[in-house]
Amino acid sequence: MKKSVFFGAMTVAGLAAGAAAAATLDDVKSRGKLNCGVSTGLTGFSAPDANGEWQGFDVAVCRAVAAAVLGDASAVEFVPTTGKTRFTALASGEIDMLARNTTWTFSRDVDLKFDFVGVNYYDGQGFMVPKELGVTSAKELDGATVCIQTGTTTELNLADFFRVNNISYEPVPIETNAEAQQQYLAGSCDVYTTDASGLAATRATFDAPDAHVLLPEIISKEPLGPLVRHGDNGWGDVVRWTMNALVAAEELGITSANLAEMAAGTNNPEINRLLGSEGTLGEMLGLDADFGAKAIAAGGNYGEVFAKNIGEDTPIGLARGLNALWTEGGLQYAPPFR
Ligand SMILES: N[C@@H](CCC(=O)N[C@@H](CS)C(=O)NCC(=O)O)C(=O)O
Repeated sequence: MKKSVFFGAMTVAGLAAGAAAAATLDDVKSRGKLNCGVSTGLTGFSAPDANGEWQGFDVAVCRAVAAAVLGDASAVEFVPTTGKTRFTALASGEIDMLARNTTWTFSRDVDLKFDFVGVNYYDGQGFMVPKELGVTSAKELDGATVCIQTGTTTELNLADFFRVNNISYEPVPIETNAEAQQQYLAGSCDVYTTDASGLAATRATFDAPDAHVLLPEIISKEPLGPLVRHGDNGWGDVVRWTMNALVAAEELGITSANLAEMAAGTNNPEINRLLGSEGTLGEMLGLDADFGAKAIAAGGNYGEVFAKNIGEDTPIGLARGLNALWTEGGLQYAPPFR
């Protein structure tokens, strides 16, 4: 008797999970728009330009998914979220996915019940100080006031780092990067700490970037990537394989310039499966055969998205480093398209 009740409950739970899994893809298709959670503004990652158009490395993930699902890279409602509000926005269904320099951690996966679908930027936490302070190491920061965004891994790593080094600090809690920038430049805190990519992006917007230095210590691992609700596996697959399509495209030499030509068919079967001239990969996801080609058309392959938004030729000036392809000594690696 007990057993059948248990199985009954399992079936209902199973059905609910199945329904939820199908729901987001169906919702996005019937709405004709992707609700994508981003930050409130971090130049190079996600910020509106002078025309009010959202631009950036994380924005590009939203656009690629909209293109793959809806055939339109502009069919995105960008929903600004802070470090604190982002998880509620996703859990409540206000957004379909979050692409906001968010670190993949155990508790966000297991306890908050999200699924990280990959890592679009391997990062770590750093420190920025005004050059005039003459500080050369984070270990010299005993007694410093530190601007720190609430609801982030940054807050927790900072506490760990100071504890391990037996030094103290005074936190100046802030909600957004804009506020951090303002407080830091006004001298309300001696130090700003966040993901090193965020520091580079923030410093690039200063009037005098050279007056500020990034200290050598990187005190954590911050694998940043897009996430969806747990139990929404079909939708998770869509976002995951859209991201993988951009990385695979770079590895296979598919670029914005040669995409149209390659999509017509090549003598490389994996390129053909990825771009949809062979096989049924799109159909397996509930998408069109050319979902990969549409995703790549949105902003180019992973390397092109990186170079355009945050790369060495932009004011942010980030090197590929860990985010180079695995074939170039980095960690970016897409599983096979077959
Ligand atoms: N990766 C860390 C920190 C993410 C974070 O919130 N970073 C800040 C500073 S770079 C940010 O994105 N701010 C943008 C905003 O305030 O909207 C986390 O997931 O907790």
